[in-house]
Amino acid sequence: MQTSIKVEGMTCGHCEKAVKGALKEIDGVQEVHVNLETGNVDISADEKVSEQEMAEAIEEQGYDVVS
Ligand SMILES: [Cu+2]
Repeated sequence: MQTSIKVEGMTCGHCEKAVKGALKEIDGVQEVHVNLETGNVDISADEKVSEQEMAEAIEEQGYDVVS
């Protein structure tokens, strides 16, 4: 499954690392690509991983999930 989540508040490489790390800790997440300019986070994951679970992992790092 491929999904894209729009995130607000990521400004630098540290933010990118924090979001990537949090998502990759979820069992079933394979690939995470962060675009700092657009705030888009593209994720490849197993079907069992819910969008909600991924959004929560991002929010726990202190960033806002827009969609
Ligand atoms: Cu940062």
